[in-house]
This record gives sequence, C-alpha cells and structure tokens, in this order.
Amino acid sequence: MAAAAHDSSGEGPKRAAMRIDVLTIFPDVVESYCDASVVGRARRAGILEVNVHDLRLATTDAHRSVDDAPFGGGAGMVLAPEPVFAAVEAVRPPRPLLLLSPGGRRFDQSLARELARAPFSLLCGRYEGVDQRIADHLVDGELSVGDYVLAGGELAALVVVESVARLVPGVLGNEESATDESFSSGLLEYPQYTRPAVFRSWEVPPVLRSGDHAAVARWRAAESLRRTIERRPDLLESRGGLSDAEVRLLCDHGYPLGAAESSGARRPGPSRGGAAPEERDRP
Ligand code: JF5
Repeated sequence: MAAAAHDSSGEGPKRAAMRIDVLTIFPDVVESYCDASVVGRARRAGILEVNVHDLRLATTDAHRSVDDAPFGGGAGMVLAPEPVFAAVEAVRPPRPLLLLSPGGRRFDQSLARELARAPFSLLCGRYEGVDQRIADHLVDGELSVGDYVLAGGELAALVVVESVARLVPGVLGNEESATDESFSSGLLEYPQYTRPAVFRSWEVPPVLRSGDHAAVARWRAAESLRRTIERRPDLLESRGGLSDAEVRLLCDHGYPLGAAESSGARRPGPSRGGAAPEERDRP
C-alpha cells in the first residue's frame, strides 16, 4: 500500500486525487509494472493511489486455490466464487468494480476520461473463465480492451490503469498533457521527427525546420486529417466528416479531395478507391 504523501501546507497527509484498486492472482506482476513509468511516478508524487490486492488473501484451504473444474465438463479451470467474493468483501475496494474480460464493454479513450473522474476497481479474470455469479452478483460491469483473448485480465487491467492515470490532473507535466488533445479531437496524431534532419537520405519535411510556427501548425493539422482519412476513416465518420475549412486545408497541402467530403457525403475517398495507405507516398 502506498504511504500517503505529505505536502508543505501544514494540512497533513495529502489525499491522492485518484484511487484504483486491482484484484489479481498475480499481485507482484501488477505491482511491479505500476511501480514503473508514469504510473509509478504519479504514485510516488501522491497524486495516484494504486492498491494491488492478492485474490488469494482470503482463501482458507491449504492450497489457497482460487479455481475449480467447470460444471458440465470441458477443458481448463474456472475462477471460483468463494475466494473472489471473500477477497472483495475483505478489501471493500472502491466501486464501480469492473471485471476485465473479452465480453465486456470496449474500453476506449472516452471511457478512460470517464473513469479518470472518480475512484474505481479492477478485477482480473483468469483461466478459461470466471464463475458467472461473480459477473452477475459481485461486479458492477465488465471491460474489454480489445477483441482478442489473453490468459488473464492483468495486462488488460494495466492498460486501463495506465491510460486512466495519464489523464489524472498533475500526472503528466503541462507539456505532455496536450497529447490527449489529439485523441479528443477524434483525429490521429501528426507525424513527429527529431534529429538528424537527414537520416539515410530520408529528409525531415522542410516546413518543420522553417521556423514558421503558423505553417508548422497548418501542416500538422493537414497531416492529422490526411492520416485519419487514410488509416481510420471510421474516426472521421463519427466526427461528422470534414468541415469546409478542413477541406481547404487539405487542398492547400496538395491532398486530392472533392467538395463532397466537406458534408461528409459518401464518395470514393483517396484511400477507398485508390492505393492502400502502405503503397502511397513511397519515394
Ligand atoms: C480473461 C476470462 C478474462 O482476455 C481478456 C481480455 C481481452 N480483452 N479484454 C480483456 O481478459 C482475460 C480471460 C478469460 C476472463
């Protein structure tokens, strides 16, 4: 458990702005990742409290078992209700308590933003499944981080912890915190470059070295739009298509678009009718 951080205002222990509890049969794995990176920094700064609990803590049998064979037969084991209910009742983790499972509500940036507003807890499923009574009568909801199956919910829980942590005010510096802006705009990020200006004959776009900040900003906005059109037209759709100003910006940067895109009207786009994104713009 993280010790409460102290401030210099004479008000005593500082209450972390955010609390996330994680229940898992691999507390060491979850704990060690949460000690590193941005999550660890936020914990040490007292901004974020991450409490990792061992699902075996309330087991009473000699083998401390948390799983059992499935009723009805079949391969593998199922996470049993007694140890999980006992752990949750002993810990009393903040609600909502959310089960990580492939069948849950898809976790995305807007859900991360919602979760960053108040404490919550994560329960890591394991084995071939979780006894349905845990899903029905113990947790408040289920979260999925994507359409694939993991051996357990730990990696999924860490995805949620890290993406929520970096949205908690103060966790990232002012400089870094702008990076959610790109996603909240509903567009992909523009390409970034660092030194050297030429690497193995590949040159950094000259506008980025021009010193013309307005031109850089326009180029980046155009690149964000171009990338989103080519790679994630679904994001553009749900954002309501392109505005007239965005169409003009793209045209100004040599991107071939018709006026139809401005209204979001359907028309074969450059990525739909044309070459695959991977095949474009190769020198
Ligand atoms: C898990 C039963 C949980 O595989 C996942 C997962 C995939 N996307 N989001 C979560 O969680 C582990 C496996 C089996 C319950």
